[in-house]
Amino acid sequence: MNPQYPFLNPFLTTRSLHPENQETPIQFIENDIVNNLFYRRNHFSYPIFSYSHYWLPLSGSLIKPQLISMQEMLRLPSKTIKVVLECSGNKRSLFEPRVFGEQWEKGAISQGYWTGVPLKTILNISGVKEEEIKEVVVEGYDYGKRSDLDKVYTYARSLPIEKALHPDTMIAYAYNHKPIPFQHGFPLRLIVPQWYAMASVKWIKQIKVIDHTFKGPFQTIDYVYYPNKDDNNHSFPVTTINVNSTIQKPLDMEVIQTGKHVIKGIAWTGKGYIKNVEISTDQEKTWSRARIENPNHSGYDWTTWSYEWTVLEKGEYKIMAKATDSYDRTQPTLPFWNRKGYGYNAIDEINVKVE
Ligand SMILES: Nc1nc2c(c(=O)[nH]1)N[C@H]1C(S)=C(S)[C@@H](COP(=O)(O)O)O[C@H]1N2
Ligand SMILES: [Mo]
Repeated sequence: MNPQYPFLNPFLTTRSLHPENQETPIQFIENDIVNNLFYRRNHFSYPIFSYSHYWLPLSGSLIKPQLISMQEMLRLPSKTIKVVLECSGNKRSLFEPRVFGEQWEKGAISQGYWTGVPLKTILNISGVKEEEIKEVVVEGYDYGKRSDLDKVYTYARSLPIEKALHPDTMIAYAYNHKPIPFQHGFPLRLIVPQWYAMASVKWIKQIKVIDHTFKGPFQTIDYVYYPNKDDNNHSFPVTTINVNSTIQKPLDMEVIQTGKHVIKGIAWTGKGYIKNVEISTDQEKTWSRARIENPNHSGYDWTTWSYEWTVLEKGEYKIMAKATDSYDRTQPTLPFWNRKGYGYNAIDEINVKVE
């Protein structure tokens, strides 16, 4: 058994116990990698399966359908990349009008180093017929009844072939240079950089290459933007992470003294990289650039930023942070409201009192 037991971690913020949904205390994350404070998002109970006889089945439109052993997996050329995983429901509790679903605040996000084999490599050695196929379905070991459909499903999702063959879409076997903790997908997990984390399927049970579109409920019912409250018109799938930022310091509603303060936080995007972060402390009358501390043009990880604020007048202040990425996508004043509450990325704000 993986040595990462017991599950309980008193430093995570619990949203639900069964299944286990817990937030990273993102305001207190100081390192650029998150280890045991990684948020947890589960649709079902943790799965039980045999790790010692673990094989990965690949089937469908392949010249050589096969079972890949862990040993073979570890022998294939690997890569290590730092990736943000953000739940598409991150910040859902901030939508107005409010929406139903897990009431995530700002901590359904984490990042670290994932090591694994590109999915492309594995599809290639199985003789993928690129012209004939449309999607790659990745299924997890976890399963349970969906109350809306009154039927048992496993957690499974597909990727369009272009995303499946992207060189950085990978089957990971290590996180921060150790075996993946069980809660996060041990022994193998899909990692899809730049997409919201529902795509990064944990505990991979099998991979199927198909010539049609997969219609599983985790992509036809959930993880779909529904712009209207009362009908499903104009819906479209949740994919790429929106440009976003979170203020870590000071804390929301903190009481601070007059003088110098460092406002700090993180910013991230699923397209390009973070170009700048601006701060306003005067109700958007003026915006000033924060200092980007670790510019990273790979764009798969978050950037940390800081801003030195000198405040001499006592009173109540709203501190706002607005990130812009290299595609000139910028955080909007109002979020894109959608019925299931995905992709919240309005300008981040907190309030402080200066005494
Ligand atoms: N097998 C499986 N994979 C899954 C899920 C799941 O419930 N089962 N949840 C998805 C969602 S919605 C998110 S946000 C991330 C959460 O990953 P974590 O628990 O490692 O933080 O895993 C994704 N992959
Ligand atoms: Mo998620």
